[in-house]
Amino acid sequence: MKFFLLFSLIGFCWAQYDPHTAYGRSAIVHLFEWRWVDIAKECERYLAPNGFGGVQVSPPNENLVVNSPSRPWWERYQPISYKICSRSGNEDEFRDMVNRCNNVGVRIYVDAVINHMCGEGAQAGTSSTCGSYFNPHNRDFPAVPYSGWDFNDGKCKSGSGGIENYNDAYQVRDCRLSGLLDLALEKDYVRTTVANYMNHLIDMGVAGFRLDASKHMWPGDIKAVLDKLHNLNTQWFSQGSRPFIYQEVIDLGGEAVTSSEYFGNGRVTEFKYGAKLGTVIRKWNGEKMAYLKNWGEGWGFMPSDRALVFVDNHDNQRGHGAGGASILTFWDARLYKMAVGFMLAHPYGFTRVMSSYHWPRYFQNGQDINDWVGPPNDNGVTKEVTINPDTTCGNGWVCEHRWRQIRNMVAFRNVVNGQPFSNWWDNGSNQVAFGRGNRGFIVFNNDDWELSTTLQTGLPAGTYCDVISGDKIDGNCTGIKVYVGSDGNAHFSISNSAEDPFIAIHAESKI
Ligand code: AAO
Repeated sequence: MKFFLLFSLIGFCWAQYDPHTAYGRSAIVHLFEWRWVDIAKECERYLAPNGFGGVQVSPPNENLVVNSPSRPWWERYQPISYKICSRSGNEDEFRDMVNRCNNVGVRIYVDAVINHMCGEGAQAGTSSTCGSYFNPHNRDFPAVPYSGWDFNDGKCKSGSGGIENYNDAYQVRDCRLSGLLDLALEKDYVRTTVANYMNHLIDMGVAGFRLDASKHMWPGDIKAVLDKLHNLNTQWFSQGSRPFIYQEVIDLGGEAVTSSEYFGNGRVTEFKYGAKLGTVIRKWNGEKMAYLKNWGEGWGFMPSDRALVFVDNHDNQRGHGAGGASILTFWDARLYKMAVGFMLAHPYGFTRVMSSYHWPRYFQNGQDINDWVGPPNDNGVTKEVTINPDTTCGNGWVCEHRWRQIRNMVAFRNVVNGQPFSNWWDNGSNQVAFGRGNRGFIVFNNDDWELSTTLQTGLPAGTYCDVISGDKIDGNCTGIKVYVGSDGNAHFSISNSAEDPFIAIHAESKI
């Protein structure tokens, strides 16, 4: 029994489900399209001091340069080689970022595009971020190298060679996703080549990977690649640590491929999470926040210890991927902050915060015709993330992770880490509250009338600063104060027209 316990403890601590964040840090942020030099600075000046656990970075490898439309964000999902060479920066800059972030306890997770290379229709030549030659028509990628033998052309059984039917698991795995040349991951040569790329990153100090388009790879093929991966670099991680793995599988139900097939390899993205939370907070389809009482597995989600959760991602914030119109983003800032606040307060899943850039969103017939627009740039060169005097970002970067409400809820999650979900209250409608043991408490008013009630917080008596309307600075609150009595009760009032109709207090916001 003792042995078994010890074993499962080790199994958990060192395995692929563990993000290996520094002690007490419990959320990561996707710095979508940021340059490595800016991420390095952000780790030191902002992420470490504010308790962020890590960063998901955009694909670092060489990709196709797309000029029509002009340098879309999605060109980075069309690999040309595994050279660390993209518009986010070169290998030296990448290495410097990994060093500097790890040195302040912030981990780097790489978006690994290993299911495919560029689209079949791309023109042969050297229009790639490092100038490597390629010829998609002949399946020739000499900078890797890959050739005709390394793709699934012979294996795919659909008429067009592309995925035509998501109810056919063979098509989904063996055929081309959006025309992208599908790698033959059943071949040891391809597995080894992909593993070499990932090991190169692991050796530099990367802590794990998002596996792009995992739905389109056989779980057994992914496992074969993962089995070839090195342990994490012992300069920052304990001996024997395995890379953190989260697989991008869109499973909203009703298709041949399900998330659970991938649990053996690592965590899986839970796309139901953002789609449902958006529906609830928008109050669509008769949904109410009161129904969130059994949020998590109770809503048909995957087990918490397998889930990677988020309110929006780089795809569904602009209508790509899946989730649909209910997805909340920075464009709906007031509701978005509530959703992210709820996610970070709730114990379910491992959480990822989105950090975006502005684009000229423009709907025509319900479609955003600018959904392709790449990051802020000068003639294709990504702009620096500048920081304004009020700590927000300039140059077109949204930086949701720097919004006070979101930054402070990341800290809340760290403070309540490991505490049980407790003291749930609701009014049967859209006013809800819950605590995390004796460490934190949060109250939402998403109804069209005022909330005014006394609630059991589970917290020790004292005066607490609400971390949504303000901060605790020099022992004082810049926002709302909450008085918790010796019985743990506190009175809350939240106007339905408040700038942010929610209040959060925690052990470290006590004055
Ligand atoms: C670009 C062009 C294409 C061109 C191609 C090749 O846009 O026109 O053919 O180049 O030249 C990104 C962009 C793509 C872009 C690609 C390469 O989003 O537009 O193509 O880079 O540059 C599927 C995958 C999922 C994928 C998602 C976008 O399963 O893995 O599509 N996400 C990742 C990345 C993403 C990236 C890639 C993969 C490729 O995050 O940024 O693409 O590396 C259903 C399926 C989903 C499927 C969606 C969309 O979803 O379930 O698996 O996602 O369809 O095809 C309801 C259903 C829901 C359904 C949804 C939409 O909500 O409940 O299940 O409707 O029908």
